[in-house]
Parts: sequence; structure tokens; C-alpha cells
Amino acid sequence: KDDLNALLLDESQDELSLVYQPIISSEPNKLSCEALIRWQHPTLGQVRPQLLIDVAEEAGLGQRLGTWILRQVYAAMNTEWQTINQHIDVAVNLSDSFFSEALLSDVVNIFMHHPEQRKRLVFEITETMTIDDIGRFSLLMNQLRDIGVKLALDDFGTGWSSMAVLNHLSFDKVKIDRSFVEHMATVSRQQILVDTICYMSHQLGIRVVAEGVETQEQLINLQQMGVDEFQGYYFSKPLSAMDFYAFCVDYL
Ligand code: G
Ligand code: G
Ligand code: MN
Ligand code: NA
Repeated sequence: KDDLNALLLDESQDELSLVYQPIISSEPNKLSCEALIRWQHPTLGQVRPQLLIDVAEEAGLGQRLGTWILRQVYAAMNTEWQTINQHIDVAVNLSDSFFSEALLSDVVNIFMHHPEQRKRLVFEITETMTIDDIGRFSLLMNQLRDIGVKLALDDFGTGWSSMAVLNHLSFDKVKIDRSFVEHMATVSRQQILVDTICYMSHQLGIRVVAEGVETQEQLINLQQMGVDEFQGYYFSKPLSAMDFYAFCVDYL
């Protein structure tokens, strides 16, 4: 915990970093990515991201970590990726404590000199997040939308209340959890579920992203169902900001 706190205060440290996994769109020449955190600890090695998030949350550092992540994304947009002539959306995962009113002012402050870049942010929310006040949650989502941010429902289908979430909150994208994509070719139940999620989402005006696409067979299957965006090792693992830039130059 103390290590993490120190890292978040030190601009020059290189133990913490973000990697970016490409998300391929079904439209030609359109690309986005998801930012994922990495912690290379000097003695422990790579710390699992979920453990890092849990430690941060327990230590009350969730908000500080979130701010750090947003700053990194802003820096990448305005240095490594500055010469990409297309707009690349960047998805950022939100942990429990980072989904608060402070997030609004963070986005406004960090993107102060480039407010148009707020339109390139996508915040990923999971249905397993703690929502103790749906009214407040919904208001905050609308306020984020008002300043240009898009919202995605991550790991869709893994919570117990997927439909309730879609009933009460509005999203721009739904990300189908990779557990549904995994055995789609052989398990007809998964095929039916993915197909139905696509149909339902499109009827609601929500774009569909498939996670964990690892094979061409899965990709073709998902394309036939009308999935809008694809993410997974079939296209690329998560990449450093520089390597993601190279991927964009190559792909676009
Ligand atoms: O990167 P990886 O696939 O190993 O991530 C494992 C888990 O950690 C995923 O559930 C992912 O959402 C979460 N995670 C990774 N990076 C971040 C981050 O920057 N913020 C939050 N809140 N969660 C993250
Ligand atoms: O929970 P969330 O979707 O935010 O986390 C994404 C996680 O999935 C990251 O840890 C990332 O490394 C991992 N991931 C990305 N693509 C693939 C894939 O094709 N297969 C598997 N097994 N994991 C993937
Ligand atoms: Mn995610
Ligand atoms: Na997910």
C-alpha cells in the first residue's frame, strides 16, 4: 500500500504503466483501444491488475489511481499518438471509488487545454460495481455524457442483474464478456446468447463489442451476428503507447 501511494505521487517512476489493447471496428480504418494498468514491482514482479486495483481500493487510493490513469491517457494522446490523423477512442476501466463526482472535475481539469479530446474517452463500468444509489449513479452518468464522454457496460452478462442494469441506465456500448465468446463454435447455448445480446443491444441503439476474440473462426461467427467491434489476442495483446502507435500506423 505504501509502495503504491509513493508511486502515485512520483511522476518519474516507471513501475506503473498503462498498456493499450487495440479494438478493431467492423467499419474499415476505424480503431480504438482499452487502457489496462501494469505494475512491475522490483521484487514481486508483475502484480496482477485486479490485485493492484483491490489494494488501491482498500487503501483508499482508488481515486488517486484513477486520476493517475487519466493523466497517462491524456499524455499518450498528446505525445506518442499526436501524429495519428484519426481519432482513437480510449476506454478506461473505472473502479468503485473512481466513479464519483470527483471524476467529472478530473476529466474537465485534465483535458482543460484539449476539451475536444473528452469525446475520445470511453468509461467502462462493470455490472458488478457497487451501486448503492441508482439515482446518483444515473445522474453522474448523464453529467459525464454531457461533457462528451461515452460509457460502456463491461463484462456484460457476468453479473446477476444484466437486464436490470440495461433497464435503468443508458450505455453507448456493451462489451460481451469473453466467457461467452470462448466456446461459441461448439456450445450452441453461447451462440444463442451472443446472438440475442447483439439483437437486443442494437434494438436499444447500443453498439456491441466482443471481448476475448482469439481465433478467426470466432471472428467470422461474431461478424455474422453483427458485432460492431472486436478485441482480443487474435488482433493483438495489450501494447505499450509506442507499440500501439506503430499498430495504428500499420492498420490505418
Ligand atoms: O489487463 P488484464 O486483462 O490482466 O486485467 C485484469 C482485470 O483487471 C480486468 O478485469 C480489468 O478490467 C482490470 N483492470 C486492468 N486495468 C485496469 C485499470 O486501469 N482500472 C481498473 N479499474 N481495472 C483494471
Ligand atoms: O475485465 P476487462 O475486460 O476490463 O479486462 C480485459 C482483460 O482481458 C485484460 O486482462 C486483457 O489482458 C485480457 N484479454 C484481452 N484479450 C484477451 C483474449 O483474447 N483472451 C484472453 N484470455 N484474455 C484477453
Ligand atoms: Mn474492460
Ligand atoms: Na471484460
